[in-house]
Amino acid sequence: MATGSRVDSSSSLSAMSIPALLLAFFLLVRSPHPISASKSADSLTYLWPLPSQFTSGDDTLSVDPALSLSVAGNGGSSRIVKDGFDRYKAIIFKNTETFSIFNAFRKKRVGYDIAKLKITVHSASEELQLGVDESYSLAVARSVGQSIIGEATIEANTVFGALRGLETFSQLCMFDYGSKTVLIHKAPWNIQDKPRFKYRGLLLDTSRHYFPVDVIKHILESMSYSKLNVLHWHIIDEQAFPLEVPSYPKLWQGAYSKWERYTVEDAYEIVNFAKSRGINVMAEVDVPGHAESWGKGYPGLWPSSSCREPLDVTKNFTFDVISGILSDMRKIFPFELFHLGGDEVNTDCWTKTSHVKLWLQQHNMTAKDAYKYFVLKAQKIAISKDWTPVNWEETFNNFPESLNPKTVVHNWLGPGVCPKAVAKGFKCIYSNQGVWYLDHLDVPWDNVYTAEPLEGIRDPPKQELVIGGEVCMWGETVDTSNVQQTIWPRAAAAAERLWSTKDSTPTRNVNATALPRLQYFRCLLNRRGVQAAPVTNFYARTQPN
Ligand code: CP6
Repeated sequence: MATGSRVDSSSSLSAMSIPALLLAFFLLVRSPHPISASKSADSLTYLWPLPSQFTSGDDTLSVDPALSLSVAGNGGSSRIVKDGFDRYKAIIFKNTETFSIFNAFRKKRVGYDIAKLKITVHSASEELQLGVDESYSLAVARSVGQSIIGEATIEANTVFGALRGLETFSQLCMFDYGSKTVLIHKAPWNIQDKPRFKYRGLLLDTSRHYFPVDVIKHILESMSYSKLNVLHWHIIDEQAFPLEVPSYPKLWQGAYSKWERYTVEDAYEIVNFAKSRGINVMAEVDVPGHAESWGKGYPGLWPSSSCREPLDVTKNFTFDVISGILSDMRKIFPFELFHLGGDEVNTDCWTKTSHVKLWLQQHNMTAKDAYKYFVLKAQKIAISKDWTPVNWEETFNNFPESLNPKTVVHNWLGPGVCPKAVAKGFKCIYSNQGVWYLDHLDVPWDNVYTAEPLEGIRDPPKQELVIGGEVCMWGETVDTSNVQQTIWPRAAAAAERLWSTKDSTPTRNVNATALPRLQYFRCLLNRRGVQAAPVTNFYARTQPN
């Protein structure tokens, strides 16, 4: 389908008879769509990420700025659906002039093809967990011989599927600057969509730079535009401890300032905001190697004043504090995954600190044994609080046989670890730093796009263990002023890899199949107020083939 040609509306009027002119005029007034010059048939589909199955036609439909919502099904009356509809309605009709005389005149005189969006949600459950059903179907069609001319429907099992369908619907709606109306081209649409991977993450690091709550919300909002569904909140690291922990109230003395902190209320607000966009928040407490800031409030967590990292493995107090942090966080973060870090642990100063050295001797441990002891103890604490632990890949690389079998291994050092982790039965998240570390400004969009989370894994049951992937926006080089333009558009390239089927988004010839679509999506982000950078840039010049 999608190959039909339309009559060019600029065809010569002078050759027409008077009745024909009147007819043409009538048609123009009757419905706004003939006003838009039809473009030459474009075989690309400007939806991002590309739906897994769809058909389109060659009709153009207008959408009523007074678009109404009708809901059905057990979950149809959910606030998440209603609020989602209102948000997307504001986005879709952002440019329609509500007070234009021209519009008021035309609104009375003509109908719009689509005046109602019907959303059916089968389940009333608003439980958002890994693997929640995000599938939906979306149909937009002109129906013949009725006073309401056309119909748009979304059907989903969950409210979160309905949100994904609303996003796709909003992308079908294109503002036409000529007629000042919103049009849906290439109708009728029939879309059946679902994600390829259940975990589609973005890491945000609030330790190297602080991000105000509103900025985090804006990032969450923009994530929903490309159907990303996990915010990996790397809250704390060696530079700063910005989160309030009621059990250990001095911990956030490690924040940059009183003003650069998150209260428990702030964290709740972020989690709730994320949920209303179908996004889970996975918190991280990166121990023992990335935790120097903890000692600002509690110096006893440092082995010594000259050895502030890794945390003191010898003291019960260290694990009491971890347990306190996790208990407080458990009330805030309902997501089943919790990230315990465990990366880049340099144990040199443990062996140089006399009481730690003595403790190692008494326990007959090497420093590496103590690293393992620390990680496993932290895992036990997280598991006791009903969390599934996630750890950076060094933990797997160093002691794969000792990790809790439920551990999700988080790749970053290169492409190789997920094949090894799934071979041993672990779940895995793909974040190969060579392609999916957004702080690497020199990685061009197409390297992000062609990355493959299942690389090196042939066996389908093993492929199932790769729950998805994540792009990482480490905070050393970004703050409020440049974070959105560093995340976008490359995070969107990964988002399509994680959502769309491999067959429909091939990694060959991406300059023809993906580049124009990504450029379009990048402009869509700009129109929606997201400062996404140009797709190609001078650091990472892409040469068209
Ligand atoms: N912080 C933490 C970091 C990094 C990691 N963990 C990191 C390492 C290398 C690069 C980028 C980021 N800044 N806690 C590694 C997982 Cl290139």
